[in-house]
Amino acid sequence: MSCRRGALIVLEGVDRAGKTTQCHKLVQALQQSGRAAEMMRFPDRTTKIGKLISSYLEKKSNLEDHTVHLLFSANRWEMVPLIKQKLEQGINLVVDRYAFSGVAFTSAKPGFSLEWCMNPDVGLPKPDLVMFLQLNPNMAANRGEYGIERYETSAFQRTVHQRFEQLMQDSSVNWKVIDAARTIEEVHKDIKLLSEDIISLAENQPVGELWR
Ligand code: 2DT
Repeated sequence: MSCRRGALIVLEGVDRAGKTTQCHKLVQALQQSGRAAEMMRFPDRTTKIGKLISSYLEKKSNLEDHTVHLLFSANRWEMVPLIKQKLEQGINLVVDRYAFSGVAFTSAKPGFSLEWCMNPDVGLPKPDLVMFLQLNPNMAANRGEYGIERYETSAFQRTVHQRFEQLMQDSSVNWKVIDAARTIEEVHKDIKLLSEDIISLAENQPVGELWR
């Protein structure tokens, strides 16, 4: 008997859009409706590679820009066996950031093309659905002060937002834009409906390869 696979669902967006809150709520809602669901996040700061990344983000260490980009990508690749295993077991994965953040953040730095940034992540398990929590950078800034980690300035976030807009032109990825300026519950309702639909569709299809 073949088991129906789980769906790979990604939430993306600029900082302050509510991704982490919505990931938790989605996992909880799916579990309450009797579906197996787990959360993952990138960067996963718990691995050896993740600890290097975390120290860089906390500005405790400096890394050359290409190098840190490749570490972020490696941090996804090291999770691929686990991602595939969970999906095969029928577990739906709700992922807080993925390769899209990787590309949007590095390509917001001077001298990095989208293409160069995408390359290391080509062939990763392809998300069945990527929901972009849309919040204009002014509103994001109004949600309170940015933190003290690297990248947490409104000028940089504005450029990141533009890069996400460019990535969303790619129709090989199943993007859905969610208006994140609404209440947590309103946003959650949309995310839950879209996720339930994709879970039914994905279960009979093989997992794809990203950007290939
Ligand atoms: P949080 O842990 O608060 O989400 O912040 N980033 C993330 C990259 O530059 N490249 C990547 O591949 C990923 C996944 C976004 C993590 C910070 O790291 C950035 C914000």
